[in-house]
Amino acid sequence: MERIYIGMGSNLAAPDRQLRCAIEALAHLPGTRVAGVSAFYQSDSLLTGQPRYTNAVAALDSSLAPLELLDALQAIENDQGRERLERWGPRTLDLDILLFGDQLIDEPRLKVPHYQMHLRAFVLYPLAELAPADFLLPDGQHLSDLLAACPFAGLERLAIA
Ligand code: PH2
Ligand code: MG
Ligand code: MG
Repeated sequence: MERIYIGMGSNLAAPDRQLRCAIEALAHLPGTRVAGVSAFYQSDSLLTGQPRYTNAVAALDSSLAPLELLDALQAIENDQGRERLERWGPRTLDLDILLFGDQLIDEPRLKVPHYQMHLRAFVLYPLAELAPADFLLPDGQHLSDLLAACPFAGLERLAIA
């Protein structure tokens, strides 16, 4: 059983509803329990000209293996109408494995920790709602240091969904 953090994002087709639907689907994964979900946050897309995103982080306790979980997350994305047209294109649902216990994973299909989570306010602030105060990432970085280097500006924390 591992504690896993999933980054969730949507900027198409009623993003808040997409995230709520995804949380429901995560709760139904075999061998998996949703241990917590952060508030929802809105922010501009990192790419100009796209709709604003809603993002959140979910904490899972799961006995699935990393690639099993990746397959399951991609199936949920597909179920919710994800079209893979262009890298970083707008999407109905994006489910990223941010952290998988304290594992460092470097496989062609899966790199954990997620390669840009350290820089993204829409990942770090919701993660901080769920992780312990002195949380240490498996690559040795303290979440508190990453937060201090990453301005909250541009994020809008929504009332609990
Ligand atoms: N995901 C992207 C590109 N830009 N911007 C925000 N605000 N949130 C995202 O999840 C996001 C993005 C592609 O991974
Ligand atoms: Mg992503
Ligand atoms: Mg993704």
